[in-house]
Amino acid sequence: MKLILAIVNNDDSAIVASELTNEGFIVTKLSTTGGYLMVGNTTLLIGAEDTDVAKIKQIIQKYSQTRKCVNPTNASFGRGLSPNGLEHEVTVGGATVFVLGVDDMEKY
Ligand code: 2BA
Repeated sequence: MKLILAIVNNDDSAIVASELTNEGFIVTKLSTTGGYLMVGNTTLLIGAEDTDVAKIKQIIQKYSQTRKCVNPTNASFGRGLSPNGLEHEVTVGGATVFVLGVDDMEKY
């Protein structure tokens, strides 16, 4: 069994989660924040059989868009600011996906 952690844009999270759910997968949505841009994103937790991992990754990839974001100039935000405070653009996503091995899963 695997645990898939997928970090997706907030704007894509509803469609990604509902497409996964429609395919019969069980999804938990966490509200998270990226450490660089310091803006909200969504982390999806999906416990799945090894044989389903490829299909899940395909669905996440299909519904996660790549976006350009401007890093804010406010010097109080995070540690990713350029030293001279100039704005710069970063490409975010579509999705960042980790696949972890699971030793055991039980429901009580
Ligand atoms: P953030 O940390 O807010 O990062 C947003 C985007 O800023 C990243 O997009 C990347 O293009 C850029 N970026 C991040 N850290 C950077 C750095 N130290 N120097 C220069 N540019 C940097 P993505 O790579 O698509 O990541 C989107 C979000 O996914 C991240 O939000 C973070 O929440 C998560 N993430 C991505 N890779 C991760 C990793 N290896 N471990 C944990 N979380 C990760």
